[in-house]
Amino acid sequence: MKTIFSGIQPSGVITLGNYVGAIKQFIELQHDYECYFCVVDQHAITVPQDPAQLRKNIRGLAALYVAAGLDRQKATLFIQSEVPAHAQASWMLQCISYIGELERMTQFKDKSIGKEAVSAGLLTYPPLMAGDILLYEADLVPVGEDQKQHLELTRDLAERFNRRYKEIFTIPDIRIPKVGARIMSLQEPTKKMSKSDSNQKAFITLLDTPKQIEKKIKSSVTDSEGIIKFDIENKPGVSNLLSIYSILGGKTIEELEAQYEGKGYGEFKGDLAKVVVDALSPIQERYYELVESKELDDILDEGAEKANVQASKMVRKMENAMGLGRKK
Ligand code: ATP
Ligand code: LTN
Repeated sequence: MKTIFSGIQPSGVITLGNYVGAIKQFIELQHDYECYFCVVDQHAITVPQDPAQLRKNIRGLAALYVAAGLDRQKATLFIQSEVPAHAQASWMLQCISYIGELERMTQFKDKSIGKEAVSAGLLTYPPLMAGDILLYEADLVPVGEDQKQHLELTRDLAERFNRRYKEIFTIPDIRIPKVGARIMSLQEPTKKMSKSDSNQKAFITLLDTPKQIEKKIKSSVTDSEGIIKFDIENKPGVSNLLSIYSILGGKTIEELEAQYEGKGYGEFKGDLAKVVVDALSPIQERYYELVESKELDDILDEGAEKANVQASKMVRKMENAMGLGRKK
């Protein structure tokens, strides 16, 4: 069985973009692959976080994974900082990374631009991510489009390590969903929907109430043409809404275009709001049962234990290959 690894940052309540571009896919893959899903809290602290809020977000994200359908029998769910091998692997991989290649990462540029103080961690974020993936000998990494560059760097680092020291790493492939790889902001549909957007109306979170969801969809930015057609170039707003509708409503874009021919944006948005509410309400119900439960702690304890076995084995291999410490 092939192995999958993926991670999401606990940097806020996850958005519909994270759900569609990440979690929903993960859940579908757990039947066919050995899966590791990680709450990457060490990635989150590359930008300032409030400690109490971070703790809450970590638990909340883990609960959402399970509420969305993660099956503990099939997939391993764990918190990154509970597996020390990630930080250890990250250091070794940082030492084979070049500052130039890290500075070229668009996420680094986007997140550091105009900031007075940028942490070194923001720059060395990609080798930490590479460690996450390589420790589990992952064959496949399902992520949204925005992570493509980081995945390419992960492959480069793995190949570099294998060449320079010893062939120990599996070279992972990226898996980007065909539809929904990039759910856009509801307010600026040329920008990706992001949970750290300062405009609350730009994103729908998985825990928004039906009223909030309806309000955000109704006030989403479209255009003045009044035609429901998929055309990213000229109609980014409508196209984004069509993508969301298609994925959550289980209809193709063509079916939706036909269904809404001659109809207005008001009706389309009203129906879409219902589709989103229907998709999220069972997840929310389960989330509130889980978030403070012992069941969630059990899942995370079990996950950390399993992840630790695999990850520490790989760290040992890395140290042996690089000649660190005494031979183990
Ligand atoms: P932040 O806004 O805090 O930078 P984020 O919302 O971009 O974070 P991440 O935790 O970095 O989310 O990403 C988790 C996963 O969700 C990744 O696989 C990423 O590719 C995917 N993802 C994030 N935003 C979107 C989006 N708008 N559309 C589709 N997938 C997305
Ligand atoms: N960088 C990713 C989150 C992330 C990740 C990973 C994704 C950290 N480690 C390993 C896949 C595999 C992001 O910001 N979306």
